[in-house]
Amino acid sequence: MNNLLKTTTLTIAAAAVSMALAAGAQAKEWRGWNIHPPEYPVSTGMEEFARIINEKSGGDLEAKVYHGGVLGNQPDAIQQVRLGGLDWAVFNLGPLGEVAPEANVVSLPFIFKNVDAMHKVMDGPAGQQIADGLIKAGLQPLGWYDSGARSFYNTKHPIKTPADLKGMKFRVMSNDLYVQMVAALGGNATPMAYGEVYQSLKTGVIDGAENNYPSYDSSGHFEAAKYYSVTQHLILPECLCINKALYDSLSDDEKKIVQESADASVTVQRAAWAARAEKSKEKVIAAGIAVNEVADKQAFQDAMQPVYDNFLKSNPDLADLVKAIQDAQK
Ligand code: BDP
Repeated sequence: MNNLLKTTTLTIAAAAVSMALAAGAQAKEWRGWNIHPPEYPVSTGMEEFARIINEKSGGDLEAKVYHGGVLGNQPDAIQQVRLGGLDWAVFNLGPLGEVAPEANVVSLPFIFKNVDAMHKVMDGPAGQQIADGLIKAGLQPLGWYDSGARSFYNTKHPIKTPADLKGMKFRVMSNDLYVQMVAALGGNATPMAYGEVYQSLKTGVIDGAENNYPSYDSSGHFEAAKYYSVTQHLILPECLCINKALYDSLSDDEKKIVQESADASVTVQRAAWAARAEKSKEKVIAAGIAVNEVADKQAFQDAMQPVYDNFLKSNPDLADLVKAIQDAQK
């Protein structure tokens, strides 16, 4: 979509929301998109958000979660929440990088040293700059959820060095940076919807994918790809966000309720995440998965230089943000 068309569409969507509100449709249910099954930590956080909003507003605000990706795949849902076809969601910052360049900096492999460093950065000025980028794209961020660290898994053999990816085809999320990341490691990557990965692993359309333990577990991918190698190449926060026009249409009191509900849900989600990450790891190991730690992570990090170079060449205005994130972890 060109920029003019995008702006026009967003303006029309905003007008539609205002008209609906003027018509007294305040208590209209906010439809929330979620890709995960109901018992997943993201789902727990979203349910909590919906519950508190309803409680605090005395039923005037009503948010509902649609779990399991029934409202469509993630790239489509992102467009829907931007345009107001859906009201809110939890999106991974990976696919969000496609609509907000600022959000893409967290998809530079190994940019965060660990999850604590990611929290520190996201709660500081860099996180604010990323939030501003999402706002420009029509999404109002309300909080950052956890999704741990992503590692490679495959059907063939353990990955210990980048050379072990050679000749294998990996599914990645919808973001060109991940195609470049896998290519820089010597493998092939193909972007694919999350819901298609299980079948594609089973039928050999792909040899592997990459994700955190809870998703490797809940998606059943561990049943199809038995080698999990702890590369931890991406630590991606997730965004609890709401359509910006809808957010802007709220009164100050309502905005306060929405933000307080989001804050409370972040605390619940992060705790649920920590517990589930441990549980899923134990579960897949008990199921006979060959988990290998990667002794020489530096070799993987060194291979990422062309990905960084290419990114900074195409986004020179984001060089300061990348540097600020790196410096904040020193
Ligand atoms: C999970 C994320 C989810 C992504 C999925 C994927 O929570 O948002 O859709 O990975 O790999 O960890 O597509």
